[in-house]
Amino acid sequence: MGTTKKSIIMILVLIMAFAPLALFAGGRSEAADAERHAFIFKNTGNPYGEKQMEGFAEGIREQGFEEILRAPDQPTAEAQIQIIEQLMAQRVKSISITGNDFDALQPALTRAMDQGITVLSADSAVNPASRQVHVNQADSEMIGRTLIQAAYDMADGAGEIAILSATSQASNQNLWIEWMQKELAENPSKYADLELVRIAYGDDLRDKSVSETEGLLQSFPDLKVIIAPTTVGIAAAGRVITDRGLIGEVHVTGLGLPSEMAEYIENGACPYMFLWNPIDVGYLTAYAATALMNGDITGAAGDTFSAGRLGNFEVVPAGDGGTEILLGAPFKFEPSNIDEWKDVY
Ligand code: RAM
Repeated sequence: MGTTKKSIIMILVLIMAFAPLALFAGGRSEAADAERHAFIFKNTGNPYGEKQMEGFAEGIREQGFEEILRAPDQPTAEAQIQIIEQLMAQRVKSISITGNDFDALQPALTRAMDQGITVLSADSAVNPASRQVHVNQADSEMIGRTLIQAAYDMADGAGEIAILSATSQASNQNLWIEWMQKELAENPSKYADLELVRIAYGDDLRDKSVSETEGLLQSFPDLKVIIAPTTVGIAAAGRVITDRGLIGEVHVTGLGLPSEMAEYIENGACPYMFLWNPIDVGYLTAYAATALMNGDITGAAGDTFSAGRLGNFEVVPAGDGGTEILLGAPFKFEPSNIDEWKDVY
């Protein structure tokens, strides 16, 4: 056999030996793409966000996929846009986002959808054009109205109340505040002696939430109740009221993590508060993301799907003209049950 013939045979043998490997490698990179589902939270350093992402990771892994969990340092739309672009370059299969702005993420998210990526929001909605569906933790109207009723109860029906929110652009907090204002406006005789004096923004940053609380107490020495519809804000207000020896004079209520609020529920700074299970919000989002990706649902009202241990859910019309999946009713935490929950989330 001539040398040329020998080399050709060698080359053929090599090709045959490595072809399956090459195919395997190709197959693997496709499988790896298929496996990655991303979640973007508002910002880092928020234990609520960590719990939500923990639930998302659980739901994604349980289905045999891989999660990517991201959050910018600052709770801004710009910072989230950068992350969306990175995820598009990584060719993830889905992006679930807790929006830092209702409208500003639209160009980035529509580009992601045009690229074939499944896009949904969870916890804090992006506008209907930017998403296929929203995963809502609880009925927004009920949250807003319930928090005003709680403040009325804690103020004994009269006095000054203030709101300590997250960022001024956060769509979940803004929607809850809208319902708080509607509750006040629609029941003028009930709330005639209750005055909403200010809405402050702690940006879901601990230090800023502390200084905004101090600002409220200084500007309004007769303030009776602070409503903080954010887990970061309510914990900061609980801390300030406690440190200043104002327990009983100023109350805080709102939406808080039992693990962070147990101390203030027990010492009376916060007579009671509400929340849902953030782990379940993330877990439900994981199943909604894969149901959309697989085509089991399109995000249209009436679609149904199964979400693992949480059971079956239906897509329903949302108040903003899009559609949503509702986790359930919020839960009330008070001295009698806080002990059971403080180690859970
Ligand atoms: C903060 C965040 C989050 C919100 C909770 C109640 O942790 O702003 O988006 O859902 O509070």
